[in-house]
Amino acid sequence: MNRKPNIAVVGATGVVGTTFLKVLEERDFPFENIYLMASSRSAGKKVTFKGKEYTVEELTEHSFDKPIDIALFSAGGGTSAKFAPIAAEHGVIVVDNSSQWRMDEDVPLVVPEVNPQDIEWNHGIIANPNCSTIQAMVALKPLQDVYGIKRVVYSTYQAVSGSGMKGINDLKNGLAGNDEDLQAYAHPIAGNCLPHIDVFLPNGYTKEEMKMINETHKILGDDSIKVTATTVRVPVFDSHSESINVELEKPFEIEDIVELFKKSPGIIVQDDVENNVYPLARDAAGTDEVYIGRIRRDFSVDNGINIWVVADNIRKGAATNAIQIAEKLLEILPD
Ligand code: NAP
Ligand code: 3JN
Repeated sequence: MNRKPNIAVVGATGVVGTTFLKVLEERDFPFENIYLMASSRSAGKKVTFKGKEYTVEELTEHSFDKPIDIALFSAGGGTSAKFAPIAAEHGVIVVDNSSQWRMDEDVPLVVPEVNPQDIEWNHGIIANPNCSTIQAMVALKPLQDVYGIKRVVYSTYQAVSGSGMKGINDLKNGLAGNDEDLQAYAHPIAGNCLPHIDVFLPNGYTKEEMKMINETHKILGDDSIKVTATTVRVPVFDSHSESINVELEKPFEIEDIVELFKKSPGIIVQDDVENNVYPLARDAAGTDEVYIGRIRRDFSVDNGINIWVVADNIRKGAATNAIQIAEKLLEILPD
């Protein structure tokens, strides 16, 4: 696209929406007009973006009557279910952060470092994966390409910002000694690890765990990879950490895998245990890369490896990934 696009941010007042605006500004994303949309609760609110004041408008069936090229949605699954198809019918390309459309076979599910080619076959909606899946995909794709992947075991340590302001409030209140009036969790999060993210399903897994399993198959394009997951909320404000155990198809040397990660897009290797260097949530917060360390052989199986993977869940896990998709869209959209 040679002209500057008109863009909309739906859910502009939320934790992810606010980060959308920050990242759009940082990356100097080109636009002619930008429209900030939320529910009637925030309509009329003033938001400063790039030094200019904008008024938040209520999202309605008519919001996409005006010419908009790309809409970044982060207003929950129900809002995406209703409004993303309306936007798409008006010729808008929606990049959706909710789980609503991720497993729909007509909707590409994209991590730009992994499967950017899938952006091209969109039918008006492109889904952003779950935050825990995104950082895992950036790490697993190079391994899949070179060695093949047989089985993956995810164990996550997820920050409270993944639960929006309610999760952040539960941790802040808990650290201040108030474990009453919990807003996001079934138990106090301060001083605890909760093996419970999203709702429990009849198969005993949580929905977050099943999102990781199903999205891994779709993004890597291989349902034969065996995947299991345990997702855990921990008392950390920002950045998700993940222990990932992988059984590869082919034999490997650890040094080759370290070099492979070093040259792969979006990855920074932090692995110098003699000097206590490994990825940390606090260091990853506010950045857009995926950090990998503790790279070591799993001696209990043939061709097994363990890695520790950390990324900012609201940036690479949500806003930045969606904006990277939008940047790729600009390369292929006609004027
Ligand atoms: P949040 O802080 O609660 O913000 C929700 C946003 O959605 C607010 O701007 C809210 O507007 C807007 N909204 C709610 N209902 C709406 C409606 N009916 N019409 C228009 N706007 C509406 O939540 P968040 O943490 O930013 O997360 C938002 C969504 O992003 C989540 O529900 C999830 O689907 C997705 N998400 C994805 C990931 C990921 O893993 N990729 C991570 C976190 C979140 P008001 O100010 O008017 O209430
Ligand atoms: O809990 C986390 O760390 C990530 C949360 C993601 C999330 C939160 C509310 C609704 C999602 C998601 O992206 O999968 C959804 C959703 O289902 O849309």
